[in-house]
Amino acid sequence: MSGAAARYTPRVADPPNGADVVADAFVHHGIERIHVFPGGTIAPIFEAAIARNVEIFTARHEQGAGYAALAAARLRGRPEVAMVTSGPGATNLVTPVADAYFDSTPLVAITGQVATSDMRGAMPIRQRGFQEVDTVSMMRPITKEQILPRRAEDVAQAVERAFRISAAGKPGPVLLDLPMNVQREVLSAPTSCEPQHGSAEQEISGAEPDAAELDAIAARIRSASRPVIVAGQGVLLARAQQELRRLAIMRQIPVSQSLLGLGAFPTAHPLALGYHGHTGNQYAGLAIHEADLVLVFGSRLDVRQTGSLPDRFAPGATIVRIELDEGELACSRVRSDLTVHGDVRRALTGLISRLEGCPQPDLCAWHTRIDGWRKRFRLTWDAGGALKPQPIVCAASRLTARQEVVCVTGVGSHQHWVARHFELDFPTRPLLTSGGHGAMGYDLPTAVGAQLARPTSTVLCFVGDGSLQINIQELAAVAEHQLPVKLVVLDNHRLGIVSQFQLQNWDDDPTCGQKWNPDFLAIGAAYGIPGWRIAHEDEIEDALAAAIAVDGPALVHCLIDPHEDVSPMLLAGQTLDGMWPYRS
Ligand SMILES: Cc1ncc(C[n+]2csc(CCOP(=O)(O)OP(=O)(O)O)c2C)c(N)n1
Ligand SMILES: [Mg+2]
Repeated sequence: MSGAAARYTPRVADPPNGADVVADAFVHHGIERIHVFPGGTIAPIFEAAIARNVEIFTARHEQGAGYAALAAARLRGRPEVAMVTSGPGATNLVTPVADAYFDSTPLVAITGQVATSDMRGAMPIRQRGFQEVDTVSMMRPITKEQILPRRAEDVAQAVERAFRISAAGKPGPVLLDLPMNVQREVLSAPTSCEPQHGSAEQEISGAEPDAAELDAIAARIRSASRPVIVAGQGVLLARAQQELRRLAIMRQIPVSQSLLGLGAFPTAHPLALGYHGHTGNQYAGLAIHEADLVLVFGSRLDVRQTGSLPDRFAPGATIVRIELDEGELACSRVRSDLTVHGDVRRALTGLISRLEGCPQPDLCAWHTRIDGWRKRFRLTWDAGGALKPQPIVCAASRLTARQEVVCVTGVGSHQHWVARHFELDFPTRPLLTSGGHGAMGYDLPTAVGAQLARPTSTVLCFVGDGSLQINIQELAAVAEHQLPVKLVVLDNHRLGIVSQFQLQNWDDDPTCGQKWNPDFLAIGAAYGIPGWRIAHEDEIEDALAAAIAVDGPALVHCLIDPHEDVSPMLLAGQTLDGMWPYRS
């Protein structure tokens, strides 16, 4: 993909240098493609990687490289590599690295660094080398570990550790900061960087759940008359979708999900409640509020899920937590009545074996109540008039119903319309969205990485007019590789969700309303990407179907109603049973 291999024969150093050791580790860890933006202090590794037939995907910005790597890592469930140069390259990589940290995405972030002799260290000066920045300190709060080998002979262990720590336990990014001289230094004796599978796999699968705690939870499930499951991303990270499905169906327990957990349980399943919280479904919120048992699997119950009054979350329920991260249990915002620290899949397997063969629960009354809420609080929109975003998302979901799809969003109102209306089911219809960091600009480069990682899937990228412009430069990567990404631009000429927040609080939306936008079709055309523009509901199907049918990238520019808000919404001071605007 670099094209470089055709122009020169890359050198395989003999004896090897530090860069060769890094490239060997790529091969050992099955890394077929690295996601990069180039620069001098990382150049030795390009050559070493090409020599080993590791493909190089070159983004147009370090955020592009970082997010493309994150997409591949989320889809494959294993660490991927983003690699950038020192100084500005490293500072530009901060956003996707933070995203990976907060959303538990395994990533090996490799940054070039100036030579050890040029590093500032403890000197009372701002900078010593050219493009020097203290990347280790900068990345410390947003990575699981930061590793800076100072000699070539330390590189093998360093890179091996980076892959291992990134995937172990609760996954996340690890920084590998590589000084230029260390990359070029020739090794006097060969060193080994064979993967140490045993220990890594042990850590990945997490702690063994406590049997007595599982007994207590199984007993509580047997006696529950109004149970609800809350499935978080921990279910996906533990690859426990099948166990979740089994338990929910066996006990007929309705399932709500967190935003990042969406797809852990098929959202079209009759037991699915979609998701709850800030922009979730009122009926999911009501089910949790009225439940007598809330089973939280792999979710940290952040403020967006519970609202600003955690004491009033699920007030009448026993709250059960199954959680790999001990810190989340120790520092929970919400009371937990029964907890299990351990791997979610193993815990669910333990619960299933304890409940199998037990008499079927009679939850008819509970299901009837929930069905009533479903009907009363079904998400609707005004038909006719200006084009609404919801029917666009529904149509895209319908048109791709029989395809493998990766659904990507930016951050804003459109993200929530997609989460509410697009049918999701991991791994055939996953959602890739920026949860904890909530970063605009996540969209296009993530779609690029998803399409590279899953060339046969339809990649639908729903993106707001604001979010698209944050990393719009990645259209060049789409065009260069003719990646068949389908961009659905939900253009309300508004930084919608912030504008809504401003209007609700201050009756005005300075800097967010009525934004001037470029002609997105013309932008697409400049990159050779065909496009359609729609402004009416009856144009939706044809435009989307045509874009999906195109053999290559396509863009659908949707001029949507600028006044459409995300509604209902859980606002500060509200509880899950009374989202705005239903309270009145
Ligand atoms: C990098 C970054 N900067 C600022 C924000 C704050 N923010 C959140 S959503 C949003 C508006 C998004 O606008 P758009 O992409 O058009 O989506 P819409 O809400 O209109 O659907 C802003 C400014 C953010 N989340 N990320
Ligand atoms: Mg917008």
